[in-house]
Amino acid sequence: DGQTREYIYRSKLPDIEIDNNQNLARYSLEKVGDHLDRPALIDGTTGLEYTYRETELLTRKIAAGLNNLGIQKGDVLALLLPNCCEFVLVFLGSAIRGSIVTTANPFYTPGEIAKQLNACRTKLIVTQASYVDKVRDLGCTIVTIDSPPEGCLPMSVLMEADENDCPQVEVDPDDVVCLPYSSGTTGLPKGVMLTHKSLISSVAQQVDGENPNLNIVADDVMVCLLPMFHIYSLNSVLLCSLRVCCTLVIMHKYEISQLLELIQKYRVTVLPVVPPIVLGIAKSPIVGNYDVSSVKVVLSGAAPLGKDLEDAFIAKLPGAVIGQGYGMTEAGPVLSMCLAFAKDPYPVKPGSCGTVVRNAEVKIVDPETGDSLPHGQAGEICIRGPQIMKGYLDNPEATANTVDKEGWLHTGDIALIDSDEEVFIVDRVKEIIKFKGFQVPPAELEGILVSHPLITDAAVVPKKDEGAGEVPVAFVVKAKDAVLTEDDVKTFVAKQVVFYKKLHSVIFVDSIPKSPSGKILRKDLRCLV
Ligand code: AYL
Repeated sequence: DGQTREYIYRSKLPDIEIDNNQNLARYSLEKVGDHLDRPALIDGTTGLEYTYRETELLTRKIAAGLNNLGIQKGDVLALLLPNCCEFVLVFLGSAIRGSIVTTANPFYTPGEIAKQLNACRTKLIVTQASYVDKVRDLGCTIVTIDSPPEGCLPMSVLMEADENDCPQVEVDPDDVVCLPYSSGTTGLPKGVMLTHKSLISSVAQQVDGENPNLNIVADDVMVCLLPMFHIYSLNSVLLCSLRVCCTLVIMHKYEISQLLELIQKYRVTVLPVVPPIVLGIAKSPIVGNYDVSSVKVVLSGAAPLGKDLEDAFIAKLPGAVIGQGYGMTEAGPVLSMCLAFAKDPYPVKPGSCGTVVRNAEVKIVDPETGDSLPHGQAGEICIRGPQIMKGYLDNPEATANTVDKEGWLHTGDIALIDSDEEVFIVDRVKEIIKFKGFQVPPAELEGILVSHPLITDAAVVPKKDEGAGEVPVAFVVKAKDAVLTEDDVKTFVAKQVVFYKKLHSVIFVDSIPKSPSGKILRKDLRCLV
């Protein structure tokens, strides 16, 4: 009858009941009653610890403190922090208050920060003294976790508030709780509205149920070396560890010998990483000097991990199982997770990004015809479920281009699913460049380039790189008779962006190839670098 069959893929694990109609903070700390004296958060540098009892109380104090500072339900506050205990406490305190946390990289330039914080009408910033000068002009209340510079408030206004001062806040499951920024499949960074329901669902899909996909338990010790301002760490590390009441050892910044020391000292069992860290450990000559035998699970995500690297890594940590998670900020973020991490594990293949999480549906869509494809055929991977974003902030058009009318989120990644239900990412059709797992949005760099008076047109594309995965490379059209060197262009961009968005090289050309509608033909450029 001309009707094509829909091929929809599901987890091998049965769906579970998810109580996603509650506050994210309540869900995350639901089980603390049985673990009150267990360390929840340990600062890896200072050794300072917060038990689950202290953590739970502090989140309520912070909710009250935010309320005292005039933060209302639905207001946005920004966390501009390196990894630290306060990040976790304020994130949850804000959820209790019913407000929204936007996260940004503290290494961002003032310009990058201003764009994001103004766009989402940030009221309050929690940061550290050394970053205050970047945000003074934004008209926000500023709280610092260390000694406050003039005009800023000390962290005690939050941590020492009376927990009874917070009004009872009813949250709707579709209220936004977290607003990370992502450029998605095209264009500039946009606010990704993640709700209480999305994040509860995503965490539950990973660690809840009789046979959790990611089997972590209260006795586990997880190390948090990935930046909490990125949704990978915020969700799969921070929220998942709180949900199961295990101990989170926090690193302010990643450094391999400190990581190895912490693994040995705290008997770390779960190690969430990105591929460049896997590479660093695989190549490191010092791993053998430490007892790393406690590590059971190594979760890699945010960028592709090849088989050779996996093998080289496991030679250094023979007691561990390594596998991947595949995520995208807009997807809540986890789409698929390695089933070797399940309580009753399944065999998995190297290079696989796992199997779609439970309580969700995936399909592989032929980009030409829009038809869904059977096992073994590659196409755009799309996901549907309670965990995906509500949409982009103030941008219904971009939302409609990403989440279709039937609720499918289109990722811009090309994947196939094999007959064992394992997902393999084989290509990317969206613009985004990934430097060590960090997003580098070409449109942002192109905007900066064409703002230069001697540049008339520009396009930025990824180039493969062993250490970083990909690096950004620019094609630049100079104005007539302009004198402009590669270094001039690189410096001009470098002053305006965080380190990982810096141009690796510049290629001068006469024109940028474009489609009749004016879209940059990135494919034609990618093969030139
Ligand atoms: P964003 N393999 C290949 N590419 C990947 C993978 C992977 N395992 N994971 C993410 N990507 C790429 O929004 C892919 O192109 O979120 C995807 O669309 O910064 C893009 O990165 C999304 O980049 C986890 C595990 C979260 C991973 C994540 C990734 C979040 C990255 C939670 O448990």
